[in-house]
Amino acid sequence: MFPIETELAACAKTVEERLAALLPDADPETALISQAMRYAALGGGKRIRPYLTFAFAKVSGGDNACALDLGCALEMIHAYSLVHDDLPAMDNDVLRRGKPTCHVAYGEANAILAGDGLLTRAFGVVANAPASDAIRCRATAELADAAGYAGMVGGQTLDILTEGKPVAKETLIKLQHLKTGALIRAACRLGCMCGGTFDGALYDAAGNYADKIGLAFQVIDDILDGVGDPALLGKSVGKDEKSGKTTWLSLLGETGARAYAATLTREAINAVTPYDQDGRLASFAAFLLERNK
Ligand code: GRG
Repeated sequence: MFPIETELAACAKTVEERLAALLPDADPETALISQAMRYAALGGGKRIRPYLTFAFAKVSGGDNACALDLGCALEMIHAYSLVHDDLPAMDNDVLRRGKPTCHVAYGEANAILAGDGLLTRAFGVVANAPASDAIRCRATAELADAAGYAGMVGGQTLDILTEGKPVAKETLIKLQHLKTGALIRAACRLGCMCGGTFDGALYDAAGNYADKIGLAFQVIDDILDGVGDPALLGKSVGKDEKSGKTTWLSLLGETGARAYAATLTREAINAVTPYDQDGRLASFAAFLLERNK
């Protein structure tokens, strides 16, 4: 069996070290914001997005240093989205990754600025990544689309607009495809790009795999919010039910939702089988399906 947990842990350590180097303390007068950025981006998280970039860079014959910096840019955007999502104006959460959320620790205005700082720093990292101009340019466009109004921001908008209203299955798929899936798809595609793959069968298979694991990831996220252990998750649970949100748990029940996630995982694995010689991508998809945090 592929040692997915060992490799994921090694990747998380490398990402942590590189993120710390890419997010130095700045001018002492504004150090409060660089500290808030480091607080949000360092010291936690599964680092699944950089892992996907690393895994697809391997498949496409790409360079590890390129994958690492593009993966760190993804983590900065992910961290920004969590900081802003936790704000009182959005989800109003006080716990994230087992510690007080950024606005609780640093105040609301500083948390907004820290999120803004992480988002912009991510694009600076891509611009300076150890890669060709073509890779850096395509990666910038991919990240902008994935993070922006046609991706994550659009998904968050739909989430807010549908709050407290019944949501059809198709709308839920669209919402989650944008909110969570777009960044996961970018992670896989950026890995392909590291090896100079910008289109073709592998690129399409990566997108397909990403879409399936992205949705399965969200189905499991919904289940964990309903029946997960807050101590393991490092965040509060039960928010979806309390706010009357339509989720995979409310639509399908736990058994149905788990079966749906398992089907999506099988489809994801099938999409990349021709490229997954050592079973890394299959093991990762299975790991996401079985996760409890
Ligand atoms: C504020 C523009 C803006 C967007 C926010 C991604 C997002 C949109 C909000 C996050 C809220 C949330 C809990 C979404 C569910 C899926 C998700 C992104 C979970 C957290 O990702 P993990 O499990 O977290 O990869 P770690 O902590 O492991 O990095």
